[in-house]
Amino acid sequence: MGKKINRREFIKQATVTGLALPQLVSQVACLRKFKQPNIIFIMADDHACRGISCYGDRLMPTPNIDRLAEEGKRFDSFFTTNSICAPSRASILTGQYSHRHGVIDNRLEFKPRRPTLPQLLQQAGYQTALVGKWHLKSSPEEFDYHFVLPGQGHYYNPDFIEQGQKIQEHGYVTKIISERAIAWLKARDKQQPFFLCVHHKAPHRNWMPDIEFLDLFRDQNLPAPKTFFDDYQSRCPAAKLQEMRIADHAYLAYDLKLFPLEERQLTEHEQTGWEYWMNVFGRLTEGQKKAWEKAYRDENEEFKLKSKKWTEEELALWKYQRYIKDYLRTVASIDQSVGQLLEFLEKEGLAENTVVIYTSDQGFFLGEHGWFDKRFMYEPSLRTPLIIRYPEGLEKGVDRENMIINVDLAPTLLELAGGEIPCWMQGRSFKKILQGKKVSDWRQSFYYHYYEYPAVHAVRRHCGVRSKRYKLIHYYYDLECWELFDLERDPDELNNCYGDPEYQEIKDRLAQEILRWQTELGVPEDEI
Ligand SMILES: [Ca+2]
Repeated sequence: MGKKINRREFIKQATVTGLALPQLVSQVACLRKFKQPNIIFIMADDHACRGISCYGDRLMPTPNIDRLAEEGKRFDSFFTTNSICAPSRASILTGQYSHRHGVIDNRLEFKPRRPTLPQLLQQAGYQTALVGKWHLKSSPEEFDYHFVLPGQGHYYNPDFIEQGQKIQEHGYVTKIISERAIAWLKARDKQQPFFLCVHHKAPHRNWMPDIEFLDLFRDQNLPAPKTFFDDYQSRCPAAKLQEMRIADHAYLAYDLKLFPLEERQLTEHEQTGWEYWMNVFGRLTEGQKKAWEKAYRDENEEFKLKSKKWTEEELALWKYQRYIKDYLRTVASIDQSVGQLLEFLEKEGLAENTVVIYTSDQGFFLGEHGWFDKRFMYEPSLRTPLIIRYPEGLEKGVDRENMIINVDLAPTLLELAGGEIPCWMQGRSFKKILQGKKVSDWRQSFYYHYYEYPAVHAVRRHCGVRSKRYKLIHYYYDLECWELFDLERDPDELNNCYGDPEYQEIKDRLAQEILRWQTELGVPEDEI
């Protein structure tokens, strides 16, 4: 960037030039004169847009999620503000950025100082429930009812905590979550509107499919992204220094279901993965284990016979196939679950007055740049699915233009519910956008900040700003490096044009934009 100014100077300049900082949302909703809608908030964990067919990639069909999009609105420019589980979940509950709600990474406990979304909806007259993944370490007491997985939870025969009591269920996690969500709906107080969160564990690592989908994609070859063999040229060192390459960092047994392992494969890295694997596979019943052994046996035998002769590229592509297929197999269960919920709403006559939302806590790399996991501000991890169906008064279709971020969800749901949006929320309600109205002062850029380093996957700390066309990323802490991408010319983010004189003006403008957002959002200077 040209002349670098600090925050204090920036505020001074902004004041002198009369550059008004846009006001944070503070609206008082009108008195409730309408029938408050019910809200079902379905959130998957790590579900990338490319893993949903209506988002265009068609890696696999997701007919039920697609149906929701056809009957509602799909947002193509929905983003997370910190691409990692707990911080994003806390942002959704509070309408605040990570530094404000305090959960800047997955290691911290969520200790809200102010009422969160379910409590605010309770004040607006709602009964609230959370079924599925919580992942915020604390107990979700803010919901009237909770039935949650402890920590990350397990795919098979998982433990749950129901109203503070630990119980073990038999079966597959996505099915159990769906059944419990429907059971709560059946038993609810029918005089009150409801807010039900259905938070799936899938498709989170280690991607263990349900038995009925183990043979999906068998004998098929799924296409690898064209950036799969990225050499990270022109990018900051962070891209090379990460530890989330499918070829190098996915565990053979735990992630790639290559079991049993041979002695030669038990390196120190694989020993750790083997212990993880024994822990999750050990939960299966004998019958479930048999089904798994049958499903993977032939491919694993073939790997044992042939892989010693494979090139590095061939080996990496084998791993990619195993990874992407298991990931999508777990998505198949989620799609099935969405179908069951939609069917239940129709059967009960609830479809007409229930807002149904489908989203994820962030995006995910499905082999782009050779990676799994998320964290980076690159598009596959930053961009997140968001589909909203609200039969009454909502414009249907696709919104490609308006940049919506995860902190916008809480204020939007509150406004839809006729509640009051508190001034501490940093997001903004997009109800008008949902209704198809043009909002002329909607944001033209948004701020992103990732903190979890040093940590698993070794993704360096960074913050940045994305506009409709450009993205500027600043790596800091143990690196000092910038990346600028022109998303129109380079949608795959392979060409860092930070040093290109042609982009000098854009670079300076975006660097100012980072400062403006940091000031407006109150990002502490010692966190940058
Ligand atoms: Ca996640």
